[in-house]
Order: sequence, then structure tokens, then C-alpha cells
Amino acid sequence: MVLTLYKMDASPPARAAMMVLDLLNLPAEYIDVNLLEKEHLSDEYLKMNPQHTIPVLKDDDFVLADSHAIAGYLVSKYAKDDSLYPQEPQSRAIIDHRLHFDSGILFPSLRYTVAPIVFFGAKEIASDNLEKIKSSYEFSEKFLTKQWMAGDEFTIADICCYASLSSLNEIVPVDSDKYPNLVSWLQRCSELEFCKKKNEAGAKQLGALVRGMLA
Ligand SMILES: N[C@@H](CCC(=O)N[C@@H](CS)C(=O)NCC(=O)O)C(=O)O
Repeated sequence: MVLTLYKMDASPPARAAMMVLDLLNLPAEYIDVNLLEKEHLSDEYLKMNPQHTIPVLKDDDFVLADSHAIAGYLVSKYAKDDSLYPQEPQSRAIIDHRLHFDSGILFPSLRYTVAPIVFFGAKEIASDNLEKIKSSYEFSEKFLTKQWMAGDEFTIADICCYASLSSLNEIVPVDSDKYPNLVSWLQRCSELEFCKKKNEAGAKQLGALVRGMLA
């Protein structure tokens, strides 16, 4: 098996895939795709991923886009057991819910906040985007009544949601009075070795880029 991941460190979904690879101790070649230079729109990249998003995983000839799909695939194929993404239907269903929550709510609240600033020179966060970020924090707070995003066990739901929420936190800091569960969970995740290695620098890089452009 030869694993290749197309990524950019500032990208939360790319970092989610990087964290899963690292947690599973899987050797991979990492290839940077510079979105600012439009490298994701090259003919070669579009052939691989017509949706032109990062991350993309190649496992020999098998090509897979979307961080959530990649996380599930890597665990199903390479993990020693299924604890990060259990087969048991109800546990898996809750994890799937949180993965869709990231895809549908968390990451879009970040993406549609960042894009006008980085690509179109907006000088403040639009109020409707601030509302979406607030909803992201409120929903997360309610899901985090136990230790982890999908209950008592750490799963790929934590990895994917953490990539988005740690990045949002760099841009609109999470208020510990309003969202104590979320702040504790962010802290718990930040102490995990693979989060330190594969998430911290990229989240800070994205935060600095956005704050720099707002200044
Ligand atoms: N649902 C996708 C979202 C991926 C995504 O939108 N990535 C952004 C970078 S953070 C991207 O590639 N944007 C370029 C584009 O959409 O053209 C995932 O989880 O992988």
C-alpha cells in the first residue's frame, strides 16, 4: 500500500485526514496543494477530484475525496479495531450524525466566514456569518454533555469536528462562560499528541491569515 494525501495545512478537513493518518501510525506522502495559487484547479487535480477540494487520499490506485469519507475509510481498512468508528449500528449512527454536523454546519460556518475575507478582501465578519458561528458553538455545547462528541468514547467524530472548531476558535474565540463543555473538550483534544502534531500549527496559521487580513 502507498498512501498519498493532497492537503494544505491551513485547511481544516485536510488536517482531519492528517490527524487520522497520524493516529493510526500510517506512513503517507503529503503533497501540498496551494489553493491561493489555484493548484486545485489544474487539469491533473480535476481529473483526480472534479469537486476540486482538499483533502484527497490516494491508496495505490484508489482515490477518495472528503475528510469524513477518508477518516471512515482509513479506520475501516487499517485500524487494529473499530473503536474509532464502531460497526455497532447505534454508535455508528451517532458518529455519522456528528460527521454530517461537521460537513453541514461547522465547516460551512468557517468556510463562508473565511472566503469573503481571504479571497474578496472583506474587512469584517458579516453578521449572518457570526450568527452561524454562534449556532455552531451552541449546538456543539449541547452535543458535548459527555466527554466526547459522540458520547463516552473518542472517535473520528472528534477528529473531524475538532479540525473545524479549533479553527473557528482562532477566529471567534469560544466564550468559556457560555460554552463550558465546548471549551473543556477543545482543551482535551488539544492535549492529544496527534492533534498537537497535525492540527495546531495549521489552525494557528489560518487564524493569523484571517486576523491579518481583517486588521
Ligand atoms: N466536505 C469536504 C470539504 C473540503 C473543502 O471544502 N476544502 C476546501 C479547503 S478548506 C477546498 O478545497 N476548497 C477549494 C474549493 O472548494 O475549490 C471535506 O470534508 O473534505
